[in-house]
Amino acid sequence: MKPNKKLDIRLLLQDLENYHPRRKGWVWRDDSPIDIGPFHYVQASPNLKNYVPLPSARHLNDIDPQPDSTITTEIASGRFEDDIRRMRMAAYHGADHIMVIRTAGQSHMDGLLEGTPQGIGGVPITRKQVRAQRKALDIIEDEVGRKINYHSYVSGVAGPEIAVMFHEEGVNGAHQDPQYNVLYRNINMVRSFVDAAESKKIMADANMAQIDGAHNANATARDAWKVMPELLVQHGINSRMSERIGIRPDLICLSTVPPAAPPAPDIKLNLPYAVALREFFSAYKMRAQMNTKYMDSSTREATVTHVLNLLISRLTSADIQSTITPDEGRNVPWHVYNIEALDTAKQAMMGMDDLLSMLELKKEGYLVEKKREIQERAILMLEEIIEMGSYFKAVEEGMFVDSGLYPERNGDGIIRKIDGGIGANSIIKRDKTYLAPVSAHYGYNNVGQYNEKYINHPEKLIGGSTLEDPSKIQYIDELDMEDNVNHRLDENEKYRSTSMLKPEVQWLGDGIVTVDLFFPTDILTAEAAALEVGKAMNLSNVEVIHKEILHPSEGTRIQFKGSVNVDIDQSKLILPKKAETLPDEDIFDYVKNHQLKIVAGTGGSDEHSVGMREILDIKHGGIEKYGISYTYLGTSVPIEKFIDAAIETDSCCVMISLIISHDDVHYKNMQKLHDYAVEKGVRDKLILIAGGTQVTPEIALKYGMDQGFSRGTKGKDVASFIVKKHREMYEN
Ligand code: Z98
Repeated sequence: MKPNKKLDIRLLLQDLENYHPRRKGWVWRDDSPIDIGPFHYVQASPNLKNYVPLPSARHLNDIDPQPDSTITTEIASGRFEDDIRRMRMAAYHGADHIMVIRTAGQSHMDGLLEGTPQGIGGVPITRKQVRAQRKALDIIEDEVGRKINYHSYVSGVAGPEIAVMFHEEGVNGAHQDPQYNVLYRNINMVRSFVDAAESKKIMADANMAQIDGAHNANATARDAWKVMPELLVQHGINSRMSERIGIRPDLICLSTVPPAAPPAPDIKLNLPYAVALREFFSAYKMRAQMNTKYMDSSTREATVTHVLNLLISRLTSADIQSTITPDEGRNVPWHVYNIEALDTAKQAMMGMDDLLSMLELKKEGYLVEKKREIQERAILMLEEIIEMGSYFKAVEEGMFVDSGLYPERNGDGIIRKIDGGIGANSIIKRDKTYLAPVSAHYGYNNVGQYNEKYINHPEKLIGGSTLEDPSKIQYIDELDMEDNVNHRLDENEKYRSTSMLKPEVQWLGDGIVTVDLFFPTDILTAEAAALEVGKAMNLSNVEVIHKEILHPSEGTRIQFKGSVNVDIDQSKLILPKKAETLPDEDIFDYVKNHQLKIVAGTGGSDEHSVGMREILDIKHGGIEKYGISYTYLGTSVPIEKFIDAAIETDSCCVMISLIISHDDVHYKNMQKLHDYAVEKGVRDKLILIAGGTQVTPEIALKYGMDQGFSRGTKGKDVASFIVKKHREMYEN
């Protein structure tokens, strides 16, 4: 793939039935100090081959340092074909862990679906989607030069089937935690743990990374910070079970969520918790998530919460850094915010590079005492569970997600019964003669009855299962002849194969735009007024997605979305030609070796000198910065004087500023400058440049100049042009 070519979704879907992943298993980033541009980074990983740097990196030759942690983004538009484009954008911004979160609760699936129906309220996970997305990520990996981990969920009563499918299709990581099913999806607890054993065994075989579900207590609890002890208990139960079943400790990831969010005293609550957790679970990896419970629809607020969480990641450790977006709070899956959140993580992590070489966490006082208190409460809770007889008993007693800070109990925990919930009483003891000729299978399997040799490799009885022999996978392309990707692609084909363009928020060609405005009134009035503005702008489906009081009566900020029904024909757009500027180093070198001098001033009877001064002076990056020396002739300079002064000072260039344009005086003065240079016999030795709000490059060239510069010009643009032109005149 070339960066200037779009991914062709139809091509990607071709021959999908024969595509198999080229690798399996999770890959961590290389973690190595690195010199990039003028800086040395310590907690870093290698540069990407193709990338989009942070906006301000343009002042630093577009360097794009990458942190040592894996960076996650959750992609959730509901159309997998659109998500593929989003994955590519995310990878360019530094994501190497792509989680496909489904808006249709995946845990409610009670079987494995094939095909790609869009469904209601989101997409279920299907083999076709997984395969297409893994195939796309294989291409994107090569493009950015870094391995990308693809991730989804192994949950619900179809968990083991989904785990097998993920293994077959090269999914690299998954959430797997039986406690999640029990507490939040009311799946029978015995069933859930039996399924988890099978699922974890399969995940271990594929070397998939596992993320647990303790953090959901955080999002559910009445006061999130009160479940801190319980979070440690939940992490303990799932990670220990996983390790016993065979998942490598370095692939067991604790989903750590700081249990509070602003305006709570963030670091005071969250740092002791993070330290307590990491001390207890040092053998495992940490996946630092954000607290979404208190997240609202403000993008600014979500970003600050994210940065405070990133500080904790740098002060403790994070192997996987999550990038939750305000979309969670506003229910508009706008990919722009995924990208912003990725940039936030990258910027903050590299900004806080090597923080702990300069400061250290205190070994006494509040931090340590609080940490110890959290750990003690967790141990007490675990002891009580053991005393009760089992985890199942503890759940029956409502021990989890209680709003009291353990050992305080408020009696409002989630209660599930051992014989209740989905899939209750569905566990059957395996028969003595039970045999499953498959690999990565948990528990009793009477292989020996057929062949003693294959006790450790039951799959060999049939010459390999689908995990060893992908040709045995039954691939079903589509379930629904109407509701599928081919139809969706047909519907918006014109935005792929013609020059038509339409704005997009959720899906290609949806025409959705977001509008940000302010009304000098109260919130209720502002919201109603915004809907009217939407209508007046000819938008349909107008919906307010964010409102913020700036003052109860003086003003309200509103953001709304709506769809615009207009196709823009790209082929009819007239694009401004922008000259490429030279790298700073080139300009510096050239000017140093050639001692460039220029004369400058405002011409004729023009007194507007501010624009010209900005281009000249060093303060805002004017040409002086590069060592070009100038003679400033002042304002209202007679045209002849520019040329005479250039000859006198042995300058190579004249810069004339012409703001006044009535009676086309600016055209006339440009022509006059050119003609006088010809008359004095120096035109071929002088670079003539005109600047001004009404001076376009086309006009300047037409009236005898070498170049014209208009609004928005920076010193670098002019310096770059002078160097290029000088090189052309004197060195070719
Ligand atoms: C995250 N977006 O963790 P449905 N299993 C576990 C989970 O945490 C989840 C699921 C399964 C957040 C939280 N978590 C979302 C342990 C979901 C799948 O809704 O049942 O499909 O959830 O990044």
